[in-house]
Amino acid sequence: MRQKQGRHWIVIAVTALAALLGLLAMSCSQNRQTNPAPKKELTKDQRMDWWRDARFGMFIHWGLYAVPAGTYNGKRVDGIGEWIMNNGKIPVKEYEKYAEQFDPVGFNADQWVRMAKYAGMKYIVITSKHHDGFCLWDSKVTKYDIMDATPFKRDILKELSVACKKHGVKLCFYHSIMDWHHPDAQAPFYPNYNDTSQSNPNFDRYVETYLKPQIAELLANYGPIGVLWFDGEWIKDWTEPKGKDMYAYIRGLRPSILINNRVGKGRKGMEGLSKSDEYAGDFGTPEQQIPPTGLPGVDWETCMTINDTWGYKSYDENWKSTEELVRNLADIASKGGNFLLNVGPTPEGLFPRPIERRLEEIGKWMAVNSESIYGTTASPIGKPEWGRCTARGNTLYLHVFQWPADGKLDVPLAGGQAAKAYLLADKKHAALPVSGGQDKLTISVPNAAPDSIDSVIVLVTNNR
Ligand code: FHN
Repeated sequence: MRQKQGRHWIVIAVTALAALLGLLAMSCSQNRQTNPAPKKELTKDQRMDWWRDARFGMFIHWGLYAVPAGTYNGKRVDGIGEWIMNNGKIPVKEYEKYAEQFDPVGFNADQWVRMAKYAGMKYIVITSKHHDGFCLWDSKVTKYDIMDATPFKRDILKELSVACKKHGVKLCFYHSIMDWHHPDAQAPFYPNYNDTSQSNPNFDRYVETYLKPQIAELLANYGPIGVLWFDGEWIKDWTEPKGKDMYAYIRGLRPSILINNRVGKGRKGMEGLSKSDEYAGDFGTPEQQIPPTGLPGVDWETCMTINDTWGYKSYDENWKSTEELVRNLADIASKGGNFLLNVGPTPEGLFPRPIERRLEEIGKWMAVNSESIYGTTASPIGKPEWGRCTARGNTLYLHVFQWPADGKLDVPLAGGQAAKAYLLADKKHAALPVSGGQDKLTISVPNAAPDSIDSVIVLVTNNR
């Protein structure tokens, strides 16, 4: 009897164990279905690849500040257009009213993206939110956005994401950490929202319940985002540990995304990024300046206005010439950097005509010469007196700004051996005569420059 009972318990135990194992196996296989094995993480070089190749992008500062366009209460406000809320000392409630007037019926995402693409720009960085706190997308954590606060009620970022996908342009978001509208951020600092001596005791709540959820929305709903481009990090409440935490949070959501240095406190000197891991971020962001000799060992991108303001100002007519812009692009590429050129659209949603004209002219130059920009690396011959140089392997692109009057272009290539030289504008690649000296090469060029701004000569060398 006791023997029988014993056997009975063994049977029960074995059955239970089998059932348990079965359940375990099922749950494992379900887990495999819902949680596929994590993809191998990309290296930094792999993540940076498209960006290093791109070299040229469009920055867009657009928001409520386009409505006052530099004028408040009938008076012109000094400074950059997007700072009018601070510089004009406009109270939050009053500034909010610009939302009722923000109705950019001329906005056509497809046209904007086509203009950027025509100019040769490979990516667009648009202000999802600038310091004034107004959001250009349908954010679920605020009503201070394009859908809830304006008569326009179209998600601008959504329309741009569709157009960018269609035209193969990478969409990226600028996002301000500083927020003059949020009560837990800098709104209470009125009349000096930018007071860097002040702290908001509720700032952590702003970060956890507003800033991070907004970043999550931007990453979840607008397709693959190339870069999250932070700004406004200089406020007292933002610290390097907060920057590192934000960096890790974003990379946790989108492992392959790029994040600029302003996510943390790494904006120092030429605004490059420290080569060590001291600061968070993937690349440095010199603003309104081109580092004289680049930032060797660090990825960097110069951002620059096309006139003197980022956000639209109706009376700022101090446009940079196409010559200056094209030469800046060549100069930056010759130092191994990217050029992020800003446009400030009007409250109607249009690019001012002088901007369109410049983009068209840059596009014409790029149609002939983009090979000398995309995917190139810094000059191995420094800054020659006639212009700049970019490189791709053993090929040098000589950007000649000052065409030689005597038809002889000297290239400071020590002991260099030229395999071939030709004008990039010449579809037949007809060889230009080259004579070699001890420490320089001389290329014989035609009398007239193919391009009055920047004529590119391709020099294929066989010694690199
Ligand atoms: O204060 C901003 C400014 O408005 C603009 O957005 C530029 C772009 O780099 N960044 C800030 C200043 O560094």
